[in-house]
Amino acid sequence: SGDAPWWRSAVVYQVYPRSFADADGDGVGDLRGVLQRLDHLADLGVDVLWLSPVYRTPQDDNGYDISDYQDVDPAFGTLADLDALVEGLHARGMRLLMDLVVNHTSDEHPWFVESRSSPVSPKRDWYWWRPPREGMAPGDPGAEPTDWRSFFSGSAWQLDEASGEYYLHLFSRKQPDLNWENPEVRAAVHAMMRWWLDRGVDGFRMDVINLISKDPALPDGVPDGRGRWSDGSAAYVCGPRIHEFLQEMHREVFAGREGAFLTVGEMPGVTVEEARLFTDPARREVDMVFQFEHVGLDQGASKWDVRPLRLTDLKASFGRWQAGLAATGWNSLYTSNHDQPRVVSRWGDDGRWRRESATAIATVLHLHRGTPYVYQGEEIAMANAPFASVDDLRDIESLNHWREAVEHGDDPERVMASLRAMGRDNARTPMQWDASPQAGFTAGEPWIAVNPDHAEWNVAAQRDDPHSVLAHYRRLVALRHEDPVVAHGDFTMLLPHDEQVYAFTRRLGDVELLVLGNLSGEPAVAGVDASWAGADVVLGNYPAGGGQGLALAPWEARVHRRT
Ligand code: TEU
Repeated sequence: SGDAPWWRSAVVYQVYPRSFADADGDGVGDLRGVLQRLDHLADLGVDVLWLSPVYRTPQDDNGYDISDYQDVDPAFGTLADLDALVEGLHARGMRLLMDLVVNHTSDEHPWFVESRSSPVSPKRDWYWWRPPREGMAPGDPGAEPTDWRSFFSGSAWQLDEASGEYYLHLFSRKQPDLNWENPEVRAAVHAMMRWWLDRGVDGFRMDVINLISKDPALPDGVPDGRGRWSDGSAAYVCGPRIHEFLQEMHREVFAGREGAFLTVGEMPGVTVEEARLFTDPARREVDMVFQFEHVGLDQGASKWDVRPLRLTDLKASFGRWQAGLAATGWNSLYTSNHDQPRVVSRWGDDGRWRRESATAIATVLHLHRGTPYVYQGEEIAMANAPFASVDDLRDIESLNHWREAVEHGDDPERVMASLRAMGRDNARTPMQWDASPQAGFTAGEPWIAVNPDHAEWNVAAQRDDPHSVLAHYRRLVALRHEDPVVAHGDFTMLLPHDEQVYAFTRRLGDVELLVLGNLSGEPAVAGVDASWAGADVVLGNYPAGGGQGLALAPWEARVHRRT
């Protein structure tokens, strides 16, 4: 483990700045708010801060629609504030990952404004422009160049009246896709990335980076029974030139900076086989990826078709990814981020067993082989919010879905139920710092309501409680830093068919860990080798000790260690 890259034993903390801490009282989180809370991250012991976008933006998708990559949006602060954050993190021995959103820009980015200005603009080919389908007129039903659905409902093409041509937007119509076939686009992105690295940032989380290469033939998608639009993903998920583009980016941006940076590619739809190629160090593409297999296990035809999670499915999925990247490549480990509902509500029990289930899920995740990511609020078991109606929602993905589904005649209450379960706003209610009226997030009116349960579930109430969720996360981070087997040990899944108990071993040299998690509200017995009974417990989530031997109390997690 001596020559292993530093990020194999690191823990990353994600801040969604809009909802983390608001220093200037306008109800929207900002960089000075993050600066004021750095001691919380240092207390937790995390190594890296991944900062969701703070660049200049019209806020159509809360900053994932960028109109100037090299400036900070006034809502979040200034470039000087960002420099201060880099300095504050480095002073604490921590690093900063910026969020790189280059599959698309905002439609208000000067590049797109120029591209849209005329069919013969020098930047026309910086985006995907196409005439109406053969023999059809602009605006005719079905005239869109392909029948693809946008991730945010409706067609993935928007008609530009002035030119009578359509532009591609896999996400919102204010997020036009850049044309990565164009070397000028790639060079401009590389230059911007170098500019940030020269400014002292330590790497990037790369937003939907596996969507940047499209099949230039732009073929129609696959009808998926969800209405007028089709699934076009075969033409743009891990497209024909994706590895070429990432290897070129590595050469143009990171060469000469070996060992000093971290890259994680967010890759919806990526398979284990592809991830092995993306994360093989010899290929110099990315260090790790965010894959989406596990966060799709409780979803049917779409994320709004909510199903219960089966533990055996989760074990099969994580087991496949552990085995697939064991010899070559590296896993990221996450359950939570700004796009996913709160895991204690989704896969745990945010009622009677809220503390136990949050800490059990965290223990199982963090003891896997890979780099763990903690999303703001996950460390205090923040839960989904009790959204009364669509009026409480803010997320463009949810608002577009509501409109499309209700117009399609779906029962509004059923639509609201799936939004409450899977909507991204669940992860975007303000960080709960204390029990004060706005949870210590803002002195003003928050842009989205604070969860009423902040009175009980907040950082202040947990900081000095050795049995709190926060204290447990502190111990998980410390264990990864102190015991090499956690970061570098191999992984063996156990009990693949057990629907209650998650169990696996980790081994490095003569040190072996057994990780047990009873991910149910009933007592359980771990059907593992009896020789483990009585082995040292190095971490548990029942302060007074839970089950004896190999018995486990409801939502009990334990880490046993022997040599
Ligand atoms: O997310 C990409 C993505 O795949 C998500 O939109 C996901 O499919 C969906 O939210 C799951 O419900 C990235 C960012 O993380 C997200 O916040 C942005 O909205 C999106 O890209 C566009 O930039």
